[in-house]
Amino acid sequence: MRIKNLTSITFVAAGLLALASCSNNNTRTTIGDDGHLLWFNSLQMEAPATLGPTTLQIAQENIAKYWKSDRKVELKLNNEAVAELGTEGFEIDFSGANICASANSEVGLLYASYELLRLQETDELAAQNGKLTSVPAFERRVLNHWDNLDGTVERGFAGHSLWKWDEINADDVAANSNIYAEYASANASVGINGTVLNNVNANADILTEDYLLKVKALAEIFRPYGLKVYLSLNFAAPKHLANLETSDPLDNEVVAWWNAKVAEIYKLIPDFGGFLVKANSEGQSGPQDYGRTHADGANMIAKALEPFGGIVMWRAFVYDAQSPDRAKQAVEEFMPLDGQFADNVLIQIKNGPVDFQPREPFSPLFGQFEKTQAMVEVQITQEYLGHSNHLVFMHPMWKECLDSDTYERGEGSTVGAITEGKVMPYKYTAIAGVSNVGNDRNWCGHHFAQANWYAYGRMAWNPELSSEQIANEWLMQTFSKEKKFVDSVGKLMVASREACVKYEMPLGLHHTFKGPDHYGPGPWDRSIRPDWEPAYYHKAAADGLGFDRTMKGSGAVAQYHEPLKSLYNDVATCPENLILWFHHLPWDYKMKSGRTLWDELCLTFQSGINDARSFVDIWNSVEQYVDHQRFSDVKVRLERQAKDAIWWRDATIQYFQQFSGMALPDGCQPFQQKLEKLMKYRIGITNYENPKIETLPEYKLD
Ligand code: GCV
Repeated sequence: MRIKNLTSITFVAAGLLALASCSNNNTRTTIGDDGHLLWFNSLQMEAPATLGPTTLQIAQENIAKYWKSDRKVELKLNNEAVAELGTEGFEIDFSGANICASANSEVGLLYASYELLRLQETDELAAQNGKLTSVPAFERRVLNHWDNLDGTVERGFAGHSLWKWDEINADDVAANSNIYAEYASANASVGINGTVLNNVNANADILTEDYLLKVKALAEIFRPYGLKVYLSLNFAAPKHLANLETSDPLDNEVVAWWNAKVAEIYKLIPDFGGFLVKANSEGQSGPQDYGRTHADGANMIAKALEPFGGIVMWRAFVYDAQSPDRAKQAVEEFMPLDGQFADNVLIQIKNGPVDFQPREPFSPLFGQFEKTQAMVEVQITQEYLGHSNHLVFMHPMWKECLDSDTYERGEGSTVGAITEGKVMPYKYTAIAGVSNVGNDRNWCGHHFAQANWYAYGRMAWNPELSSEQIANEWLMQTFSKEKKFVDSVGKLMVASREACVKYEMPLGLHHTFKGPDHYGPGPWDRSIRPDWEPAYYHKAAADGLGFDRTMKGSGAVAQYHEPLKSLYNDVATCPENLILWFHHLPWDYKMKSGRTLWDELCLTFQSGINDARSFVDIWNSVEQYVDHQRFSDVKVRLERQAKDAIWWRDATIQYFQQFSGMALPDGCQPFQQKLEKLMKYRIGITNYENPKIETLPEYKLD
């Protein structure tokens, strides 16, 4: 509801601290601290009702209930739109006696209310004096759920799907669980404004009337929080759902079917965001099944959505088993189509050219498109970074991608600038993050995995924020404001991604995991496809290690603009943290440190082990600042992480040792387990269910 003629609504700070009890429907927490309160912990914020308050009322309530300062807060809808604030931005004026937050829309005021509470809870209020203006960098800040209709979550490590399709009451929306409103408020508090409810490996049934009515119910619960619903579609839906003979995007009946389906959706959900599409990738159907192009397919859907303002997020994650270098395929397949996509299509590109590895260079496709809108897809769920067992704060990895300079239009054409529409004008800008949320009580499996959900939202709103800032503000709201706690655990978080790279696959190594779970080392692993086998990527042999993507190898370096092409091509200038991504090097290659590649590799793994081990000590040193339940949950996982780090090293280095024939250098701990045993060991997560803590080959921490 939009309140017309509303100029100023004033609230006296209530200073209420709403303590949660455990039986009430509007309660977020249970006895002990189970982590359900997320970053609303310091506020002990009550869970919202499923349905009821308008956007403006939610903003008002945020202030009325949780604002603790004596200064009054005014929430003011601008009478006349202030152009630079757009539809979602806000301004907060701290210069007067009262604090005045203004915006062009109710959702802008909602975001302002969360900003005020964040400033309050992170002790930043006193530092504010002038005007704070905040406008999101990306227009569509979207979560991608890989949730299946049967309740499982692909690459989900926090239980089952939040969406209980069997239980969602489409007739009486208010009767639904208020977990959906909790989810929406958490997203709104960090600025996320869109959610794709179902897996990109899409079941066509999501587009049947029964499901759409339930999607409508969720959309109604989410709407007051500014959260729009999107769906992943199955390109073969016309065949599956309407028994058409084809799903050819140029077939008239198919076009008519999609037009009618889109109109049906908008009748139910007038603010439906649009579709996410995985086509002709990993067995999914797509326009190429009918001899058509990605552009033919995307544009057909886009045309149906266009009258309603919907968009298509068409994924560039394509590769086929025969390619000698999978990293090159997105550019090869999509560049010939540059300029052919409708202007409500965005090509959704994973941060790196392969698949969410702990470290990849940025995908060169970002720097190649001249006439096509691109958006970044990052993975919040830790498919390749220790699932929900490892504490890995992912923000440094995503920021590394956004800050990467593509040099497309000279210096400064970063991935961030391009996708924000600052390099070439974009009609739409967007960013996507693959969700790590499930129905675990603490939402994300690992308490610290919540920080990745939080960080994704904060980054999508403001990519300039540093990892330190996001980690520290999350810690203060979620755990404790004690300086010693925030300083030491904040540093741990910021270091954790690099630690993971070091103990899993340093120096540009990639995809040395055991499949299909992508958890644990398996450089020897075999599969039904060569490009799903680690050897395809590491190419360990007597002559050395690494994938030659130079001009003498696969030539992938040529997909980067100068100076990157030459920089990556020349082993002397290639950054060493990517050296085995771009080069195949002899085991005794001299690294910048003067050590051989072999010694450097072993010592880098060891350094990752040491980091992971130190995380346990850091956590133990802050025990007094953390409630017992979360302290022990995290401690158990940190110990597991440190043992996993040794497991990774033992397995990977002993496997490579068969080719290098070289000994562990000084400074490396001896192996704890023999390769033969590790090669037989399987963790056995086959259906992406929460792996939680499982037994490993016995590892000891010193
Ligand atoms: C949703 C990787 C993952 C798959 C995922 C795919 C994708 O291959 O392992 O689980 O499928 O990426 O992003 O489409």
